[in-house]
Amino acid sequence: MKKLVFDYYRDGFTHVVGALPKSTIKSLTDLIEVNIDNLAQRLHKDGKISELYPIDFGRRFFMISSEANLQNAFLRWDSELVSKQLYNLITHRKLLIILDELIGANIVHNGDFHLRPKMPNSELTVFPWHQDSQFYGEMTKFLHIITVHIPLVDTYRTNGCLKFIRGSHLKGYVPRKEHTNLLIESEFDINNYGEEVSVEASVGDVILFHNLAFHSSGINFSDNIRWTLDLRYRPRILSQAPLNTEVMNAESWFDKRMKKGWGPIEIRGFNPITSFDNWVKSRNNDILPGGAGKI
Ligand SMILES: O=C(O)CCC(=O)C(=O)O
Repeated sequence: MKKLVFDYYRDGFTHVVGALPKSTIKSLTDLIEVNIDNLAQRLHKDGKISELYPIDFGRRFFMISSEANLQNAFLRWDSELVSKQLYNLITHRKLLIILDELIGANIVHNGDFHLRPKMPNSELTVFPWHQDSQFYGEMTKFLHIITVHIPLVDTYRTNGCLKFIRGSHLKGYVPRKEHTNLLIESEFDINNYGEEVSVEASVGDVILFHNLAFHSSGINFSDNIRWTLDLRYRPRILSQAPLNTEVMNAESWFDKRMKKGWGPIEIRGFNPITSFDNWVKSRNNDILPGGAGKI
């Protein structure tokens, strides 16, 4: 554990091998497979695909979405994943033990999570170098937000595993250029910012990284989808004193912002305070949990 904490604070990221039971990951991939099957049945019935593509998880969604031309489905696929399985993963004791080492036992899961099917040879699912605070908004440079990147299949350089610039979180927030598409460019070139490190990871591993750590991922040159899931956590700090005003303002601004999506899950001393039912109810639109491929 000490090495993990040391690496995280020195590098801005850490790779924890065998952090989660493979059965936990499988319960989630089983659910995704059900969603893919529902999607295939629906598209087939509507005449948008010529066959159901009864092939494995690594490739099926790619074949279906390519034939049906579901361009934006390539970026992420989230709401259908809201389920007890996802909640159990977010509040998994093994993850909480690691997070406790990094940010203490009062933790909030932001509420946002991203299932990313990185498609073979797709430019659309390439992520240029960025800091997560550039997405969240500059205010969050005062906060500590940890992304937990969870491979649902093994990730390699060849299928577009995550890359980091070691130690870049220590150099502070870099403003973003205004952009019309989803992806972000920094206001200045960060090419000489530090050593670039690719982190290959297996199913069961997790990679944790800081909201100011520069990271990216390239093209998936393999034949299969690189399926990964990102969860986001931060220390719950409002109740703790002393705090500076910038941090307090940033936290309440961020809380409001996150309530627009899936609400936060509060966790105290390894106990989830927000129950699954209350988490699902906190969503302020009509997306239902465990739904069936509504792309
Ligand atoms: O999954 C990837 O390839 C990149 C994800 C990412 O950049 C993020 O979650 O901020």
